[in-house]
Amino acid sequence: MRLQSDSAPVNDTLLRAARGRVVSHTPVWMMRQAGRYLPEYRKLREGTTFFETCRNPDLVAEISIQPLERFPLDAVIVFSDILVVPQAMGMEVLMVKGRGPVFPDPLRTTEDLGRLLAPDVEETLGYVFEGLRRTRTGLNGRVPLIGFAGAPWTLMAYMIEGGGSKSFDKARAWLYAQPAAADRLLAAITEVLVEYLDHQVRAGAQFLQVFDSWAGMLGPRAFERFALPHLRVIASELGRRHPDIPLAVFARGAHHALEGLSKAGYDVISIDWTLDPALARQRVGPDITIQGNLDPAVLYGSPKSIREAVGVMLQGFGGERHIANLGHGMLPDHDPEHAAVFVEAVHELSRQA
Ligand code: 1CP
Repeated sequence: MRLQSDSAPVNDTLLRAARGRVVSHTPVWMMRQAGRYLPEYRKLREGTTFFETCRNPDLVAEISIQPLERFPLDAVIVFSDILVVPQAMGMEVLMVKGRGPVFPDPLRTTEDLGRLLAPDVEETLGYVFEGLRRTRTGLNGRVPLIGFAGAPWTLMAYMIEGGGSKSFDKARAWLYAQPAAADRLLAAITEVLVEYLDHQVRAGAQFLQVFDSWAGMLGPRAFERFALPHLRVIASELGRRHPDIPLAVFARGAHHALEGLSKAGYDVISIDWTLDPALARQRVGPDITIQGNLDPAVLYGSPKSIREAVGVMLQGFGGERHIANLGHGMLPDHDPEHAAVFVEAVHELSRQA
């Protein structure tokens, strides 16, 4: 059943920019815009664990919409986490305060692949879809709703490493010590992701982003061999099933991947702040929308310096096929007032240009 996805949102600037259509201003949203820097988020989270919150569709809708109540954003991203997919595949994941995600029993040997389930996505992740439906209803067409998932390599990295890491040595070791097992694991994750993203669209997501947050841990050859083929499968499957839904990919830190990604079937490539916008444009060509890429640390500066940095960023992108965002997520000690300055500066300065 298709829910609401036929009715165009009132503000479709994000979707238009993703498709390279003319827009009145540069659309803007922020990675991790729903989260700990907002006091109203912290208040709502009181007394519940992180994953309990993810499993409560009413809380999901409320948290997802919170940033829109404060800022004139051009999109809302559903509140969830990339690690709900390893959970659905049978792995335990805890969110530990001050430490981030922890897998008490990560994948250690190739035999551990036998522990993984091929989940019924509707049954195991139905709570995400219900959260999307309620968020879409709560939005009532104000702005488009973004669904997301972690990329196969990034999820594999957590499943083997057991949590965050500076270099993901154990996960990278698999790529060379047991490449066939790595291929099997990546293919199994990809299969789940295709169904998961497909169901997100059917539940109301109007734009999808794949987060390859640890792409930068891989060298160019390893990225091409282990990450890119699966990203291609995701884009081609979703593109075939939902040709009207723009697809974005964020391969953080993977400078070498830009050309490959620009031919992988995505409409939008999200870049971090270490890439120069004009050079990124040259490398991906004219037919891709680029998303990014203000250094989140800029938001610690004064309102005046934020506006200046936004001006430089907009100029670098040249006003064409650009979705403004940060180069990575909001941080827990960011001042919400400074996020407001960022969003308003993007709108104001791009309207003037
Ligand atoms: O208790 C809390 O509030 C924990 C903080 C938190 C939040 C708010 C985590 C733990 N996840 C989230 C929500 C979340 N995660 C969203 C939805 C909200 C939004 O964007 O507005 C999204 C899109 C994610 C995606 C996510 N989770 C990524 C990809 C994006 C990125 O930041 O690179 C990754 C890598 C994760 C894993 C994760 N979840 C949480 C943390 C602290 C981490 C990173 C840990 C690490 O560095 O390894």
